[in-house]
Amino acid sequence: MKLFSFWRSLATYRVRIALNIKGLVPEEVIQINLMKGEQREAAFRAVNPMMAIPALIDGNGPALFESLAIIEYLDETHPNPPLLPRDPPGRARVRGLAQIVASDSHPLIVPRVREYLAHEFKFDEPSVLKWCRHWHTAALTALERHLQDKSTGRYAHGDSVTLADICLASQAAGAKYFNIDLAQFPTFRRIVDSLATIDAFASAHPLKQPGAPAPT
Ligand SMILES: N[C@@H](CCC(=O)N[C@@H](CS)C(=O)NCC(=O)O)C(=O)O
Repeated sequence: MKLFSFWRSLATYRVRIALNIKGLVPEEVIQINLMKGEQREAAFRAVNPMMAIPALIDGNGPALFESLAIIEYLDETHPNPPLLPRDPPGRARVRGLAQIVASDSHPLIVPRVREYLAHEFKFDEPSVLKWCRHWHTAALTALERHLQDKSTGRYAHGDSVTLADICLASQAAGAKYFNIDLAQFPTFRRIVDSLATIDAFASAHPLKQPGAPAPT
């Protein structure tokens, strides 16, 4: 397997966690430096025309793209331990929680959106940060509400780690990037604190990847 990755990428963090949970180690990790705009270079555009990471090539390909699709592919090809519950309502809830993160919140704060706000609409840095904090907090608020449901257990859905937890962990890392205090989201915080103690999550964390800044 070949993983296209960058330390800071929250979507790639999600895939790294899934790979770890499944006990899979890519033979090659190709760094796409988002801060240098390498995602827009022709070589990577040929891998993912959306110019975004992660992408994963398993064997002879094709290149897989979109973190949730990649994680479901890994879950289908390596079913144990499962990342989705067996019952359809449970599966829908887990996918819904995951999509709040990966489809409703994260796309609003990615580099291409931040750069467009800055270059096209002349947002200054504090305004871009305000934008990111707003959308990130909106998702945290919705997640906290959902997580107060009785289907929540030790983790987001029951007592086993699911796709929803993988997405919660990436939302928590994003909250750190934007200095959002998780005290307002106690259930979310309880779960992500617990996930952080699991090696598959801890070792996939952005700050543990090559190229990440040293802890201060
Ligand atoms: N919905 C996609 C998001 C992919 C995405 O936007 N990745 C970011 C890094 S987390 C990226 O590569 N951004 C490049 C850019 O915005 O220019 C997924 O979940 O895989």
